[in-house]
Amino acid sequence: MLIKTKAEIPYSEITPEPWYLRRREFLQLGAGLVGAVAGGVLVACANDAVDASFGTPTSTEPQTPLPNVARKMVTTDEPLNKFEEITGYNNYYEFGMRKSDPAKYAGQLKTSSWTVKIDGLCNKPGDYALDDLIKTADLEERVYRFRCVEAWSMVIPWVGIPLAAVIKRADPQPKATFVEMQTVVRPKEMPGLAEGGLNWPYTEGLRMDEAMNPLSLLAVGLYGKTLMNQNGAPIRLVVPWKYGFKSVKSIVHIKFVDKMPHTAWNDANSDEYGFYSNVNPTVDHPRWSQATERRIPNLLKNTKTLMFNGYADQVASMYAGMDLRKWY
Ligand SMILES: Nc1nc2c(c(=O)[nH]1)N[C@H]1C(S)=C(S)[C@@H](COP(=O)(O)O)O[C@H]1N2
Ligand SMILES: [Mo]
Repeated sequence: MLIKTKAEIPYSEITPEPWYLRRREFLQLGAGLVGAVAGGVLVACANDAVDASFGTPTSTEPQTPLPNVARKMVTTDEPLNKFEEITGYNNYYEFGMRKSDPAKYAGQLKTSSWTVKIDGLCNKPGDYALDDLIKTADLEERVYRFRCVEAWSMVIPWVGIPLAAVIKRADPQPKATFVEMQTVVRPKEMPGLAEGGLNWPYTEGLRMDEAMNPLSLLAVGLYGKTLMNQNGAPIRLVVPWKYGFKSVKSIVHIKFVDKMPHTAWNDANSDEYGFYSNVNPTVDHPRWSQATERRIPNLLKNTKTLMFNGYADQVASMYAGMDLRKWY
C-alpha cells in the first residue's frame, strides 16, 4: 500500500530548485488533509535543502588510471561537467534516495574481484571475471549527453567497451530478444536497501537491437580513471538516448531472455516509467514536462531537450512505426 508513496518520494528531488519551495509550502498546507501519507512526503521534502548540495565524493577503493584507451568518440561540443558534479550528484537508491547519499555512502561497496554472471539464452554462459570481460574489446572514451528522467542532465566523458562486444562473446541464441541486467545486492554494504522503495536487485533491460547498437556502452571509468562507486563501479550500463534510469550500476548479472523483462522503475510505478524510456521532449512525464532540462550545475530548467537526447540519427530507425507515446 505504501509502495505508491515511496515511489513518490523522489518527487521532492525532481523539482527544479526555484520551484521546490513553493511546492513544499503547498504540501505543508495539504498535509492536514491527507494525514499519514502526506507525512511521508513531507519527510522527503524536508530533505530538499540538503539535497540541493552536492555530496563529497568518498571511496574506499581509489580510482586507478585506465591505460590504453584506444579510441575517442565525442558526440557533443557542449562543455563537460566537472568531475565533482558527476561524482557528487547521483542516483543510486541502494545507498539512499538523496542525490548526495551515493557520494557519502557508496564507498562501503567492495568492488574488487568482481564477477559478472552471463546466462539465459546464449551458447557461452559463465561467470566472467571483470578483468577478463573488459578485455573483450578495446577501451574507448565516449563523451555523451546524459539525461535523467527527472529532467536534469550532464555531459560525461565515460570510458568503457561496447555492450555489443560482450553480447557477441556470449553468443546469444536466436530466441534471445531482450537482455536483462542486474545490480549487486549487498545489504551490509548498501544502507539504502533497508529503506525499500524499489524491488531489489535493481533490474533493467534492453531489446536486443538496442543492446547491439554501437552507442550502448558498458562503462568502467570516467575522466580516464576507473569509476567511483557512486557512479556504478566497477561496471555499469550507459545508453545515451534513454533516460538515466536505464543505466543499471554495479552489474553482476546479464541474462538473455525471450520476453520483455520487468524493470525496477516500471515495477514501482508503471504509469510513469516505461520499458523503453527513450528521451522524448514531446512525451511528458505525468508530473512534469520533458521538453526542457536543467543542465547541472544550472538551477533553471532552460536547456531544450532533444529527441532521443540528440542521438536520433543513430537510433530513430529502431523505433520506426512504433507509437512512442504508448511505448514510453
Ligand atoms: N543500481 C542502480 N542503478 C541505477 C540507479 C539506482 O538507483 N540503482 N539509478 C538510475 C538513475 S535514476 C540514474 S539518473 C543514473 C544516475 O547515474 P549517475 O549517478 O552515474 O549520474 O543511474 C541509474 N542506475
Ligand atoms: Mo534518473
